Amino acid sequence: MNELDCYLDDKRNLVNQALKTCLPQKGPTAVREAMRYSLEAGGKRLRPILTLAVADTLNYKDNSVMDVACALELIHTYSLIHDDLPAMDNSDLRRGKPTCHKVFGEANAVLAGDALLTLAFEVLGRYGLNCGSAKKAMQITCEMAKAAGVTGMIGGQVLDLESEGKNISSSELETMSRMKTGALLKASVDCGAVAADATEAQKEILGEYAADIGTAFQIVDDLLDYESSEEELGKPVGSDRERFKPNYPSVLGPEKARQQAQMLYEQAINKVNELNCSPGLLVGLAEKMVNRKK
Ligand code: GRG
Repeated sequence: MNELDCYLDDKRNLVNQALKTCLPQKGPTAVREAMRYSLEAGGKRLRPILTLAVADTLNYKDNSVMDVACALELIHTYSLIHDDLPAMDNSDLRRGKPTCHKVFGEANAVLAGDALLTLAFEVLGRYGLNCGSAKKAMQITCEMAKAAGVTGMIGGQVLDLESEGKNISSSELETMSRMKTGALLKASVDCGAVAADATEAQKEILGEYAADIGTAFQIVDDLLDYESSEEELGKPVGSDRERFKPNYPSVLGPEKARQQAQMLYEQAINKVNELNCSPGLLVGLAEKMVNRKK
């Protein structure tokens, strides 16, 4: 295993341990089981790892940043549970397992999603009590709420649902992707930067890096939906085509979509090379994100 893969494994294990401690010990079993089921279904933990990698890049050592990282994964998992519901993408498989509503029923899946979202903000409250800077914690809380909300992920999901059966332009597609997927990925980097006391110049560079890798990540996601297999991805493929949903390969063509992801990746690593600290980790993560197979 190379150095980056060891780093990713190590951080994934630490995030998994920390997430276990976030789960509530009290409350009705059905919803707690549904929360645990989805949270422990084997996600890549990309968003928390981005946060931790930014802190490591900036040489920030305080462990409290793990709470920020966990809050992002809690929000991400909630969004996947709700995205899979019959009222949205109506998907039976996620992370190689039956979706939350298939196992626990729709009502428990809705509530488990709501509970994970609420828990994220409880965890951020705890971060505020422990990190020693109420201002920093409030900044992170606002940033994350905005990324998950109507001008971010939820708004993007609305655009996504509305786009079904329509022809949309590449700029409309870019807006949708930036909101639906990019906003939370960018928040993972931006919140890591705030938590790690980045300078304004560092925040600017990291923000541009994050915007580019966020879009590249979505393009690759669309390409995988277009050309990969259910076995490899652990979720149904070709779902966009089946539902007449526009995506990068359908709007730009697969070849141009691939080139755009590559161009954004190169732009992101050029940007992060301007940081006044070693950017190897963030370069490696960007590379993993564009070359991923699931
Ligand atoms: C329901 C409010 C609400 C939002 C849903 C996240 C989302 C918005 C929809 C998911 C649809 C989708 C497949 C989007 C593409 C990008 C994406 C979020 C992929 C899944 O993220 P990964 O690959 O998943 O990081 P894992 O399972 O590894 O955590």
